[in-house]
This record gives sequence, structure tokens and C-alpha cells, in this order.
Amino acid sequence: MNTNNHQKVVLVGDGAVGSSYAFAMAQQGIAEEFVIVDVVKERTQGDALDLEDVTAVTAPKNIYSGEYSDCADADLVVITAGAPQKPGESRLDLVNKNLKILSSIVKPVVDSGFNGIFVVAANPVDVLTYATWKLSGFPKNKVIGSGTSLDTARLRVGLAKKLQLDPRDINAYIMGEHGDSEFAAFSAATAGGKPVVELAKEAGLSFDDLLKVEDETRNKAYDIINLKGATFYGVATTLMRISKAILRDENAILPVGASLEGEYGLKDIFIGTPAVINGQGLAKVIEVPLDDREKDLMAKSAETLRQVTTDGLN
Ligand code: 6V0
Repeated sequence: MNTNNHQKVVLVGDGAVGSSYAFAMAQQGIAEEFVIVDVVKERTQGDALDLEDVTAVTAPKNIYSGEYSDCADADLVVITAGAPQKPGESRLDLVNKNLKILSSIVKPVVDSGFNGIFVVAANPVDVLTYATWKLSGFPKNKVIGSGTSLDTARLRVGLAKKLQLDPRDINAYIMGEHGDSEFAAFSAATAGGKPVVELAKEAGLSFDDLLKVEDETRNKAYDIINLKGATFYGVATTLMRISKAILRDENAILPVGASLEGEYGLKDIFIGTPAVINGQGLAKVIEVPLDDREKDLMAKSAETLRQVTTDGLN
């Protein structure tokens, strides 16, 4: 972490997700220096010029198109480079092409002398976060995946509509894989100190209605991709939120893709769970007390990821 209050972020991958993230960071005035790297140089140059105009209204900031050597003194490297899902494709289908792209990125970042924190969003994100940790040789707390951050946002929005509440007041998490095996930890979900299951009952909703919200959350990416080809504003905003928690040393509890060390009975895996995020990266996993159904779903989700991780990395 830079000690002189000058913070630097390098974004690798200036596509729909990356450029939306850059816009969110400029909007929020986070990080004084923001470097954009992509194989398509014209895009990074154009985006840097476009985004610097934002800083005339939000906060001064040096935004430019750069190279991997710019990572040397960066606090954060955010990886959004990789093929997105096509209609009908699952996130896990992307593993081979995106692992190749990831390998071409992590090495030059590490070779630059980078000693900050990696945040990974390219899909399948849990597998790619694990691969970033392996390829970089970094300590596990310095590699964080976007995990189920977007899915959790989607769950909160879905529940908020049903319960007539502000989504920011709903403490509910999607956990497990960022993908088809994810699940909602309803047994631990609260709002205003009250279990969401009880609030749902008061609103005339059954547990099946909640499971419908979970299902809609799981399928929302497919719905958006069918409608407009890609999803990017949601994840860009959750990436901004994770970046802010790191750069401002917040100790914020956020859903991320975290390395587990025995929590949920799992090890040697990166998977979606709430965790404490601060200037050191991932300070601590918050182990959500799951009921038996959810424990089973977590184990199954981990197994799905483990198979793809083992196949993909061997
Ligand atoms: P996009 O718009 O095609 O952008 C991808 C970018 O990566 C392009 O600008 C490419 O030029 C660039 N790129 C490709 N190869 C390299 C390389 N070797 N080095 C540097 N840059 C490279 O895709 P989009 O932005 O829509 O999606 C990017 C990734 O994010 C995909 O893998 C998506 O599946 C993933 N998403 C992850 C989400 C999450 O919640 N974690 C949510 C949505 C998308």
C-alpha cells in the first residue's frame, strides 16, 4: 500500500466490465492514479481521454493508458480481461480460453515488481482467482475474487422488491460458486435485526417464494445476456465497492471470492462468502452459520468448482 496517500490502480481488460468499473471509480473519485491496460491499445487510449473528462466534475485524478510495468508501484490490479459468456454459455464453459488469457497477464504483472492486491472478475471467476493465486505466488489474503458480490447484489434487489425494503438494508448473501451452483443463505439473512424468513412470512410469502427469488438471482445473468448481450454495470459497481474497501482500509464485510482455510469444512479453494476486506486485502472470512440444506449446497458448489479447477489447471 502506498503510504503517501497517493493510490494507484491498474485495470487489465478494458471491455464492457472494465470500462464500466473505470467509470465507477472515476465517479466516486477513488484512487489518484488509474491506469488502463488491454491488448487493444486504441480502446485504452480512447477510454483514458473520455474518462479524464469525468475528473473535471468529480475529483482530480490521473487516468492513462499504460503497460504492465505500471503495476510496479500499484496498490491494486483489477483483472477483467477475458471472453464473456455468449447466450447459452455457462461461466464454467469459459475456463480454457480465459485461463490462457489470465496466464498472459499475471506473469508480467508479477514481473513488474507488483506487491499490492489482485482483484479478479473475469469468469469463471472462482477458478480464475485460484489460478491468479497459484500463478502469482502471492499470499492468499492478497488475491480476492469478485465471487458472489454481484449475485448478492442481485439477491438483495430481488428481496427488496418482494419485501418493499431498501436493498441496502437487507443482510443476505449468495454463497458458493459465482455460477449455476450458487445458493442463498436464507437461514442467516436478516433486515433490521429480523430474519428475512420471518419478514417474508409477514409479507404473505412462503419459503418457496424466497426460493423463487434465489432462482431468479441465479438466472439473472442469462436474462440480461439474452436481452443485451452482456452484463457489466452491476459487477463494475461491486468491484468499485471492493476496491474502495481495500484502498480506504475499511474493514468492510463484503461478499467476495475468498480463499478458505477450513471454514465450511473446505480448504484449497476460492469461493463466495462474506469476508472482512481492508488495506491488507482479505483480513478474515466470516463463516456464516448455515443450516443443513445450505451446508449441503455449499459442499456441492465447492465440488463443482473443484472439478473445473482441477481439470482446468492440469
Ligand atoms: P469484453 O467486453 O469482451 O472485454 C474483455 C476485454 O478483455 C477486451 O477489451 C479484450 O481486448 C481484453 N483482453 C482479452 N485478452 C486480453 C489479454 N490477453 N490481455 C489484456 N486484455 C485482454 O468482456 P466483458 O467486459 O463483458 O467481460 C469480461 C469478463 O468479465 C468476462 O470473463 C465475463 O464473463 C466476466 N464477468 C464477470 C462478472 C462477475 O460477476 N465476476 C460479471 C459479468 C462479466
